[in-house]
Amino acid sequence: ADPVAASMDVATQQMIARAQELGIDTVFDRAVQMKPCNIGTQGICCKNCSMGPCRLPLPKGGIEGEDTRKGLCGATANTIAARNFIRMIAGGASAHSDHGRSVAEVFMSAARKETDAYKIKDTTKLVAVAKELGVSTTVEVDGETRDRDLDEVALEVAKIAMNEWGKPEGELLYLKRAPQPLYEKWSKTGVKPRNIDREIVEIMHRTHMGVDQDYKNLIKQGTRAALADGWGGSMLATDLQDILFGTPYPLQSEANLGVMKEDHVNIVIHGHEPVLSEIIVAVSQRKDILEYAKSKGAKGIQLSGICCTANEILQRHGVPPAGTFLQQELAIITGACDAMVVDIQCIFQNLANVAKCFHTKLITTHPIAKMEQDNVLHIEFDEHHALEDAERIVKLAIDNFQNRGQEVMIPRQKATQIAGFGVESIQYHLGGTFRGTYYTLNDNIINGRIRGIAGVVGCNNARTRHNEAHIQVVKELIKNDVIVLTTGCNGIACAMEGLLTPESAMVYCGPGLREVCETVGIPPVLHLGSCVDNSRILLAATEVVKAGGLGKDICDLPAAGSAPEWMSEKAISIGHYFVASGVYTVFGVTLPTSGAPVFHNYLANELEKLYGGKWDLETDPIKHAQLMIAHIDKKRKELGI
Ligand code: BF8
Repeated sequence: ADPVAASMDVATQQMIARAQELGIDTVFDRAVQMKPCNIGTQGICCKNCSMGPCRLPLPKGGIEGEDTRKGLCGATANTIAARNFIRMIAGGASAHSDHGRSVAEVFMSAARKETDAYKIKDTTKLVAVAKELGVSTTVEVDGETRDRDLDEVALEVAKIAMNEWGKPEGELLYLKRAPQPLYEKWSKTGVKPRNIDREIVEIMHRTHMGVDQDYKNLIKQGTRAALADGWGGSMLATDLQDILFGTPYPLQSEANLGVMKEDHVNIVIHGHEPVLSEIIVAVSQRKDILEYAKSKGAKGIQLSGICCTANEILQRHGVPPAGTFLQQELAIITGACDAMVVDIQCIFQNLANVAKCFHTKLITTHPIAKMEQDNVLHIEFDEHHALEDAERIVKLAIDNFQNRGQEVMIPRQKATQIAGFGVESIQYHLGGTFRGTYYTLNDNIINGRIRGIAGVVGCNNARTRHNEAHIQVVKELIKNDVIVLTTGCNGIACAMEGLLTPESAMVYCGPGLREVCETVGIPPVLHLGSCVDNSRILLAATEVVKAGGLGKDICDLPAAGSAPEWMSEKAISIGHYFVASGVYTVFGVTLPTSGAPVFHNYLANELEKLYGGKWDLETDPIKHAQLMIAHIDKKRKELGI
């Protein structure tokens, strides 16, 4: 791969070149060598039974007249693409929701006081969440209303939360957090999720050979499962993490490979679930552990992160991300990574091959995510002995510091960032003094200083130049006075580019947005956390609706969503719950629907009539941002502002 063509980031370019010098292949090289299947890309390969795979011919220049393409069973392009699409939703929703379930289990242990490692940190959020879940936070004693014992509240919250994954009847409790008109749309169309697991299982059933053969009915189930992710598994993950580990508030940190330090023990934490990484952060700061590191010749311990575990420990502790999804191999290629600790999701199997070329200990920690290579250590994490596990891992890294072999090469590039935003802190910065809502934000949208709101999120994809679309889309939006909420790898990309500090980002802002950001002292791009924290965007949008003056539903807002470099099934689930929550959502790279024009049209045009949101695809970053801005302007016009 040509390093400059592969990434816009200089540190990344340097490390790709370094890998090539050392004869180590990375994702960037493999992306050149392996071409994707053209039919799979377009969503029209069905491999759900062994009469296939049935690879439908491509619709050259669109389908003229009747579309007669079909698989052996007769499945049409629309059925095949819809089945594939909702199986992606099932994959994504299950990843987020299983993460949420693990957190709920740890939460339950903490509520039962079975573990010393975890305690309820944010009792204010506990009380707020309890109310949302219908748990009473007060008791009547002798005719007097008193606050209920918080341990009791926590235990009941834990039980009710766990129940959301598999309760036998009813509907997800958090659906009622949505604006009333949206909730009513879901009721009317019959897509309210019953419980989280069921909607995912039903996708697997419906897409089994010979079951659901109507693309509209298939996507309806996709909608149920996606809503069960956004307003269920992901939202519970975010809330319970906040209660356990603390609700994030703005803090300063850094980003990019340059955060690693040559004279420190470098532990890179990668994956998604913060339950172990929280304890690693705590252990690494302990005096005895620091002394131990010094006794081995290191100046200290430098923690850093990759992917969304990085975002979790960034938001709550200021631990800097070493890079986005596509930089994971490069963190090891620095030669300074003493241990890389991975949990679940977005982890390259090739990390093991790269680690083999260095002294790096690669440690898997989750029972559902192991690697076959024999140089990988598996230290299974369990909340009941969390401290011991974390200590063992940190000590292994420290002991490994002395084993560094090859010349270390850490790129110098790193940028300062302000992260740690959330629904609560946006309210603090952009709420009104007397009205505890998003009043100031709404006011500035109405007076036009802020043109609209964009959520720009999601992955990197090795099929496009690393970070380029992320940065161009975000810059184009803020240039046009659109405030950006970011999560996931987009958040890390923006941080690397300096878009998350008021000082360095202001030059890219339009005058209106700039004035507001300068007055309130916030960057024009607000980092809201990991991908499960996209639930924060749903709730922030709901708060904007509540604050008044901008319509009655999320679909009325001058707002749009974007995932310029998406690659994972989680992104499809997120995209779809945004669409089903009323958001115009534009993806870059490609969409696995182009081989089925009727189905694609249904997503891109018809869904809007049901939920107010719709899908779109645009690979050119500037046009991509302009589509979002045009939508924002259309909504402004409809609102008469
Ligand atoms: O959940 S943005 S590459 S790290 S999938 Fe993965 Fe995509 Fe990054 Fe986080 Ni989200």
